[in-house]
Amino acid sequence: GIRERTLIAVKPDGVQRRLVGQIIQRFEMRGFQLVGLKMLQVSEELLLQHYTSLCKKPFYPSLLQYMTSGPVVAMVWEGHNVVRSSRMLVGDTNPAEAPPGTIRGDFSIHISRNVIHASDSVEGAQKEIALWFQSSELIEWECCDHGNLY
Ligand code: YYY
Ligand code: MG
Repeated sequence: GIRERTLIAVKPDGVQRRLVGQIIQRFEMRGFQLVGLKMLQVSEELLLQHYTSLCKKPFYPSLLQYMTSGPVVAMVWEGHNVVRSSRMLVGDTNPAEAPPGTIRGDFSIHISRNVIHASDSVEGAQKEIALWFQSSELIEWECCDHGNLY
């Protein structure tokens, strides 16, 4: 439906490199609707819940260090097929596999500094949004040019 939502987070390297504006612009350009936005310092506990499936991986300690090294900008975007389309906008996990034109393909080189997070499934997105945002932080609103997109 057009109310599908996904969690997008500009990781600490993206914030440090002043990429927040350009990243937001790409989602706006596509027509997706912003329904939540905040800057936060990610805690070890949040990261563990967010990346539960990765906690036994050899790279987890360095992922933890990186993700807690500075502020993150977390967003919730809404729209038809937003989860799948966001993964396309973001590009492959490994920037070497991410085509030019994607966020990772344009702004990153190494998997350990890939600038942005995007949920990878609708169910995953629902869990991540509930983990990162209070429901009071998400705004339901009608965009006045809806009829041009749907
Ligand atoms: O969803 P996505 O971010 O594209 O990749 P995941 O497989 O969920 O891994 C999460 C995160 O972990 C990835 O963005 C970078 C980091 N990572 C890593 O540093 N080294 C790996 N070999 C795999 C993942
Ligand atoms: Mg993932």
